[in-house]
Amino acid sequence: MILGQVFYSMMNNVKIPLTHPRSVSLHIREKLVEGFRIGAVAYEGLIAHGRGESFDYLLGEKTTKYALDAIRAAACQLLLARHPIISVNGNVAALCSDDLVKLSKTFGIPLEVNLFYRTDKREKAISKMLKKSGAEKVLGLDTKSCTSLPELASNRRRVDIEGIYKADVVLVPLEDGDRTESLVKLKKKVITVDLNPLSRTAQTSHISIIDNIVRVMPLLNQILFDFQKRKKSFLDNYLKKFDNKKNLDGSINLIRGNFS
Ligand code: PTJ
Repeated sequence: MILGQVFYSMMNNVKIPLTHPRSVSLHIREKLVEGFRIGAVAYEGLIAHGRGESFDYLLGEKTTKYALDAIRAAACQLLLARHPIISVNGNVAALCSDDLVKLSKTFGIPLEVNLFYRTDKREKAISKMLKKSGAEKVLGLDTKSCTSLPELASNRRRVDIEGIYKADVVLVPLEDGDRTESLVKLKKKVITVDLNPLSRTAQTSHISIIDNIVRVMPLLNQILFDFQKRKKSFLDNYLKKFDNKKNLDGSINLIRGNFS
């Protein structure tokens, strides 16, 4: 919680000044901890965040030109989709539920809770967060409208018939590789956000945005807004020119360069 020139680490009851050199990173961390405290984030989500932080550090903690190109491609893909969907996990909800709901409502893209470490309690906590941010409908909680994705052993196989199951384009931020592979096999276009360009998810998706989800969501909202006025031919051409493999190599080389 930000109050004046400080924010609070709620679990520790410690004040952190906004002037701290790592203030932004510490504040993002605090959002995760708060998400954990209210039952939305899994224990493992805190570990996953640490992994992300280390890649973010190596990327320079900013949106690179490669990430921007991938965000633009993602906007084109979402605007061309017939049934787009956004898959929401605990980390994503804790970090950017307001931006997710804004995107969902502005561009008519439904939100579906889909968890790796699935429990009813966590699903409800995440849905509550999204609703607090203004979401009217959240898919993935009603067992009657759920089915299973074939060839997937993890809890993520449970999907909503009206959501991920029928979607042609799926935005799956902070994902594990198994489901990405399964979604690709099902001929869905997969867009991911992952700070690790070497992850199986990043390497398997059609569009991999190598950036922090907290920077991606506001930019994606903005670019979707700008691109929705463009002709279909512009969106098609952008996607045709986008090369995910080359884009990933760009991010990997950038990290390599940052070591020297
Ligand atoms: O809420 P659940 O139960 O669905 O679980 C969510 C996590 C994230 C715990 C689960 O999907 C998981 O274990 O994911 P992985 O396999 O650890 O992968 C998460 C990926 O997200 C890693 O490659 C991280 O580098 C990356 N990552 C972490 N934080 C961020 C991130 N990418 C973008 N922005 C971040 N803030």
